[in-house]
Amino acid sequence: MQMITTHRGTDFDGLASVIAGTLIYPGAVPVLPRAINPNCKAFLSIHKDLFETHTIKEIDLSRVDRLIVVDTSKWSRLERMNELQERGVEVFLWDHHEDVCDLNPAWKCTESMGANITLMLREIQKQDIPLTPMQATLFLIGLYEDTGNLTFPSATAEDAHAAGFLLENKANLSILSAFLQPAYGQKQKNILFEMLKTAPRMKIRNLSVSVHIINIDGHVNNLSLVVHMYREILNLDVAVAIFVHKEHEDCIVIGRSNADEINIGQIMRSMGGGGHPGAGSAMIKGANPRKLKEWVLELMRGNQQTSVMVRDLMSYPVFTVTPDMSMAQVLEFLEEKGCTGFPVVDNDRLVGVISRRDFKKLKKSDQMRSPVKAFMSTKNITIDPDKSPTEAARLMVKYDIGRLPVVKDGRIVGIMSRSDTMRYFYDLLPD
Ligand SMILES: [Mn+2]
Repeated sequence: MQMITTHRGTDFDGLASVIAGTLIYPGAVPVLPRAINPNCKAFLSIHKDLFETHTIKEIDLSRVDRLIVVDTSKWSRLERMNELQERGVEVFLWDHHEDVCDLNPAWKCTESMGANITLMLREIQKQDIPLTPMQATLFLIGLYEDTGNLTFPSATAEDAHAAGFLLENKANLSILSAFLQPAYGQKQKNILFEMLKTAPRMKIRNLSVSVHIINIDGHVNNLSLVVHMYREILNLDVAVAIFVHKEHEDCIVIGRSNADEINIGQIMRSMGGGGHPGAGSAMIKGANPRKLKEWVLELMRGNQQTSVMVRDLMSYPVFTVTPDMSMAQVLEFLEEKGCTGFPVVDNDRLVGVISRRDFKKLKKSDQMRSPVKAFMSTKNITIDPDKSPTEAARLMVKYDIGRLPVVKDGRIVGIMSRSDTMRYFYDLLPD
């Protein structure tokens, strides 16, 4: 006898995969753990006659000669399978997680994918197994739940194709939305309530900031929504939550910022994650949450992104040339300093800029003896050292120039090159 089962705390992807297993392995008995997610339970109680499932108690385990495991790769995630594990029963495995596998399967299909049902639908399509609209609906609920309606980064093109296939097979979207866990459900409510109860607040750089450490059980979708709501409710400038997943020994750090001074995306990139100035997250394995909190606070205290000025990025001292130097001398100087251009300065006053590009204007070789002032660009676009790097980039694009003399009180104090600007945009800030 073949038996199909999935992980405890069964979600729609697990349930869908078990039912898909009964199609791929005709005669195999579907067995669900007792711990099933509430929305799955609700779905099953309404569709009892359509989806026949069993509990482990109803099964004579001694008759099982093959165990088909779906949506997990670990014995510890299965319910009461010790007997089969000890007997070393033959295992077939379908899993989309990038987890360590301890099932030692005789056959497996493990591939990183948005939803496990997508892997099984590959086989269903290959064998041309017909689906009822109810099966297609259940499979699509599983697919949507595990991929966040195809919005999670883990979702693949194959997941999207599989969703299309299920819609062709008359998956019913109104039934789907009735059962699909709402983005802001009970789990999310509980976590938000927990955060609001403790609500640690502090001032960093005169901004109201909150950094939480929250323990969570199992997988919770949409934690970023919780952090977002938390920041809004308390009217904080910045909210960061470190969610600790005991089971997986990993932490998810999620931040939201409404303040220009604190760039969450940059903080998260420093922690190996990503995001944009207002929102970001990072996943860190095996870290001590207290240390992570210190790290986040440290980054917030030191993260001066929006107050990074041209003065912090510009190069100096500035090599300059005088208007009467010959082009030949300038070329030699360019080679010597490894520069692509120089400001041309007369009595401390900026009169132009000469760059390698200007040498293309030379038509005859004797022009190399001509003075710089004949070929220099006199647009004299400059920038103040207290301007932002964004302003520098804007000027470079607008005037199509690769360097901006940085001028304070009429004197050149530095030069801002295209690469200095790029350094800022790619977070390669000077120490
Ligand atoms: Mn899954």
